[in-house]
Amino acid sequence: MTSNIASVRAREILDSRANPTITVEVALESGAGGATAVPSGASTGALEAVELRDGDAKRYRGKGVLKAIANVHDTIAPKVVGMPGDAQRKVDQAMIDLDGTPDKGRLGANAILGVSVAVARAAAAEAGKPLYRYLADGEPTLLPLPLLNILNGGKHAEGSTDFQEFMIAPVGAPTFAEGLRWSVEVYHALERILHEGGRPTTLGDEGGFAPPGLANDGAMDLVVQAITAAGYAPGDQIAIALDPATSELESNGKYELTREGSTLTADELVDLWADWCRRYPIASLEDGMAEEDWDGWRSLNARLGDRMQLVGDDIFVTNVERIREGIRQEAANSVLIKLNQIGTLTETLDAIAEASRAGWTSVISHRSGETEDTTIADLVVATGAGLIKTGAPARGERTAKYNRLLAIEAELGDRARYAGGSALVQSRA
Ligand code: 2PG
Ligand code: MG
Repeated sequence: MTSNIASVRAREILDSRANPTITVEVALESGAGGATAVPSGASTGALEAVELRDGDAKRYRGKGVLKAIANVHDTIAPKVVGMPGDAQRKVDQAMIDLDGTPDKGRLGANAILGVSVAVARAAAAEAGKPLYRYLADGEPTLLPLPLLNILNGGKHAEGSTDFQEFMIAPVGAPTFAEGLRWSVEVYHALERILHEGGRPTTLGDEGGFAPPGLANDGAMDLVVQAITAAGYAPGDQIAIALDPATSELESNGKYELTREGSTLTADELVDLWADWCRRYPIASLEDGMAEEDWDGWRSLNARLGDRMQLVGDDIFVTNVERIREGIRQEAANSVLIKLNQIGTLTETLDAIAEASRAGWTSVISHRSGETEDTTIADLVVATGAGLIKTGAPARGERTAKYNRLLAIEAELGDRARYAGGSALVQSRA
């Protein structure tokens, strides 16, 4: 029997973009406790659960989270204190009911998620288990294929590429630790190539390089060059994964590529992906089409879905209903999973389960605004999802997740298995 929740406390802390966010600490009657911190996106989907901000221009440019904190103390705590610490689904449902809106707009998904994860952490602590083991059904042993964002553009690096994320995936590595080492070597190779080419090596929000004035395919060429320069085979050893975040480029059904000075129809964008798929070793494409372009998604999936992983982020927003619709319409074959897009741990686990029942993969993801919190590292191992994206192997809020995965791999010892390329959709064909 897990003891009951004794107290819930929230505070304002900072995220990696110098914005405030919420941290929540939960204590159980046994004295066991758990804490978490909530991340924040920049290229947020229109249908994401609401991140409650104060809107008081005199504090943190309106971005304070004191209202969300007050909601934790005044509304959520009185309800959940006294509930069993391991009653995760009940605790989450109680918060959903208290909020009463479809998008968690009253209490704030940031307030609700903070409590949800802190409760799980406290219960794991009382059970004497690491979070990845507490959240798992059986004995979790699978370390994920990491998708590392080494070149940042879009909303994460103004002035860089139109497309948001150019990632590498060490598909051919024997272990997670080796895959991470390979990727770090590519990261440094890219740094050297940029430096030698007279380009600045400034970093974007997710720790990848953000060279100004690059064309999108110029960025792809640099990434391939870096993989080769580090001594790895593009495709077989290290593949490329993309998140162009096209919802940010779309207006009135057209896609605007400012760097290229071109405007594409949905069909032309699908052509571009098909062309890139021939020219480059791309294993995974996230948000290749915009969040409400269902026609575009269907034609992209019909064209490339048998060859590559097509991940929906803004279109599905970790929402079971939206994922179900995507499965029905055959709009994609994979879903991006972000805890704060939906706002509770239970609904996040349900989203992963829904995807997996349809044979889809789930990519567990960070946000561009992050903290040192490592919940997603434990979550990807607990669920056996086999895929994580958590930025470049640089900057503390990104390396915290990779370092946590290294620790889990070491703890599992001989039992640890590395997903590598087998986690990707096309390897299932
Ligand atoms: C994305 C994410 C994370 P943001 O689009 O997938 O990389 O960015 O957190 O800004 O939405
Ligand atoms: Mg995305």
